[in-house]
Amino acid sequence: MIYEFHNSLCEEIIMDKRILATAILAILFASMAVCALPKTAYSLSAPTLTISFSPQLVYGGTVVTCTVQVSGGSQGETITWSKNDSSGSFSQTSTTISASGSSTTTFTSPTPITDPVAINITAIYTAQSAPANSTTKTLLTLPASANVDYNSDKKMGFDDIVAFVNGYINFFQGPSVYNATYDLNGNGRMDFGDVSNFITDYLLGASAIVINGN
Ligand SMILES: [Ca+2]
Ligand SMILES: [Ca+2]
Repeated sequence: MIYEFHNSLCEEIIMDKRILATAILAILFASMAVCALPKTAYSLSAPTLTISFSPQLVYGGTVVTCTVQVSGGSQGETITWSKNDSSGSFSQTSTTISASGSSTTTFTSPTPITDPVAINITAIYTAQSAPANSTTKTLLTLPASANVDYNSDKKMGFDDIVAFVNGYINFFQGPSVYNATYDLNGNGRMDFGDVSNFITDYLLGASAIVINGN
């Protein structure tokens, strides 16, 4: 009887040791697994800024809406606007980020007389909820004298070509109608110089749309 009790006690002790050893091993493996997990990077990255202009066809004095889309910033934070040229003016040089992540100011373009003027517009996000960042985009403004956007849709298109051709034809068809709008070299009559100027100004406008849109 005593012998059986002794054996039973020994078996229980051995079993308890096995359970204890199993538990220790489980904890050990769990610790190793946690250590082996990839480390997560919690460092903040700078927001991405993208500027857009509207309209994209800009002649002297045009009021251009400048919008910066901020990816990674927070609503209510500040954007500062600057330019690399003394000409032209912003309505506001400090704007806030909206709920949609955008921030907008307007810029009244300068008034070039003969040659186009290129101004670098910069939007700056200074360190707030994320590291600082900025972006710059060139705005090309054309002289008002180069404006051949006859239908005023802020695009260069077939309607502008038709308007010029009609102006040209009307001068030579009787009764002759002279319209100074299409007399692009200003010599009081329609001639080849006007055609040449129209092509130049049309291509200039198309280029400005590409530059200001990209
Ligand atoms: Ca047009
Ligand atoms: Ca002419």
